[in-house]
Amino acid sequence: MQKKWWHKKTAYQIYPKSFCDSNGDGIGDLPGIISKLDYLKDLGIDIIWLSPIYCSPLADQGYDISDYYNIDPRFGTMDDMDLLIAEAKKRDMHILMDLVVNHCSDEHEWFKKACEDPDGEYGKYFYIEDCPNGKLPCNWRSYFGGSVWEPLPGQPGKYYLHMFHKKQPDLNWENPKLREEIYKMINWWLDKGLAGFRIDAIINIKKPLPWQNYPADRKDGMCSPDEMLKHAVGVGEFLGEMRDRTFLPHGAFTVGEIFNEKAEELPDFIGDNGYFSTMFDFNETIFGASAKGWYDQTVITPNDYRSCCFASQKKIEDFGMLSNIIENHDEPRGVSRYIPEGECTNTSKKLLATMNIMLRGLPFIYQGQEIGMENVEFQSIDEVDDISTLDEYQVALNAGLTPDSALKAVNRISRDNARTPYQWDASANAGFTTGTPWLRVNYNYKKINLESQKNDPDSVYQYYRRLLALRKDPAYAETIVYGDLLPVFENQDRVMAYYRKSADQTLLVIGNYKTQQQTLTLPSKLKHIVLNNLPQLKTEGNEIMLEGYQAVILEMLS
Ligand code: TEU
Ligand code: CA
Repeated sequence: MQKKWWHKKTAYQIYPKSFCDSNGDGIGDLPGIISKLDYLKDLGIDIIWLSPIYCSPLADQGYDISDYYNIDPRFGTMDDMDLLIAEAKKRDMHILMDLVVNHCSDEHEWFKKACEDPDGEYGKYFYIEDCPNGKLPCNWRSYFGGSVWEPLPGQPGKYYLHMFHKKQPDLNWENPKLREEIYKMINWWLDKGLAGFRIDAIINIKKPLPWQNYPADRKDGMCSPDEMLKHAVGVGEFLGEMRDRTFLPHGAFTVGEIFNEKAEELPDFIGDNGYFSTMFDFNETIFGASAKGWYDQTVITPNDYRSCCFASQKKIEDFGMLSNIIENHDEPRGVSRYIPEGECTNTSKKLLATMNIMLRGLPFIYQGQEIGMENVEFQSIDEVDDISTLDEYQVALNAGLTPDSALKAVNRISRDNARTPYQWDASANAGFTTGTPWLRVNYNYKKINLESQKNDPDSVYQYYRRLLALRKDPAYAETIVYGDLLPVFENQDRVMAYYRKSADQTLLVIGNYKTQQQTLTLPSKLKHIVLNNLPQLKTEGNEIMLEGYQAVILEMLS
């Protein structure tokens, strides 16, 4: 594996709408982000990914772009964006934007023109089909529910395809003209000084053509998007072309949002000269997903979590590096998902942080993760904004759940868990805005906020700082970044442990996912304790006695 500049870095995802509001309109914005750059630098962050801030009707919170070349006025101006890039550079930080090119907004010029003249130039930017007597070309279900086919406005008998919401028409990547438009836009942004992109839903750009039905997995007679993807062959041709025409000449860093890739294709995706620099590890996040819907998901246990992490590492160890996450804007909060119910404390949050950040790969911290933000207990479906949650709520009701249990079930997975405003302090609206926030603040903000943790050496926040500092500490960096990962104690229930080994150093990372003490016999001699989420570690000869949810990083005599 070739060494790359980003290997030693730490990344952070900002969800701009919910990060920091500078002008009191209840919506986070670019000046707000700029005002927090020093905070992020001090936390140990080098790379910042911004979820979309382009012009958008915000039907899917910016993942529906109506103008790729402008900033949505609610987020700021192009001057703000240029300033952000410049201010980041001053601090030796790098900005990534979100590249959403599987689809655009139905309010994009291209789509408006396609509606006016479906057989003209812009009609070919989309998938538009004649459907005599309303017979749809295929039985695919969209990610957000219902058919992928929607009547084309103003054109009776014609339908267009959308893998996500109907306000997100899919772009037709089979059309070379469309691809040229996309490459031009990517290069325009890279020329501005962006470091690169997080690339949205990119696996979906290849459709299996001609349209055909696949086996239905629900009573609605439709097949899932996952099923459709199984039949799509040849996405690599588009991805390789995009890389060669845009990322490669700019030396851009890219992280792909990739689900459902075919295992044998992984080296093409993130090996040396892959389509992308790296991709997210979603092995844990998709654990327990059910074809029936969110309400039917299996809860992930510590043992499941451990095997998911190790399996992902195994798959890529020979050729690449994954980007490791415990959460993002599409997922519930990691601490609420991966720590068993009733056991979420500062200690267990630090354990989860240790287990995740010490994996081999690039850590992506999601805003608020560093202060241990938790899921929200939405009291009513009216408090929820996310289209996907609203759809899944309906799916749960249709399956016969009562409104109360549907809300509970859906709350566990809701994307809005991660989208509530950042909890800066204990003042009104958690210091996020002086106005009314677009989405309610988590009920727990007086208890969990940055201000109360900043000067507390025992806080989750200060622990994250110490943990992230290790990646840059010359005494450990080489091992943490490049060392092999080898699982240990895999037969122990609720213990997650692994070596990180380089030629001249052995680190042992151990977490006790139990509320009770756990004694373990160390495989070799302890040199010293690098990090500990509790004040002490009990040892006796070769044995260590870990307290409930204790996590330690040990340097061993190798
Ligand atoms: O997500 C793509 C995606 O496939 C999953 O996130 C998932 O299907 C969805 O979250 C289920 O609720 C990306 C973005 O991260 C997401 O926010 C957008 O909604 C989506 O693409 C469409 O652009
Ligand atoms: Ca604002």
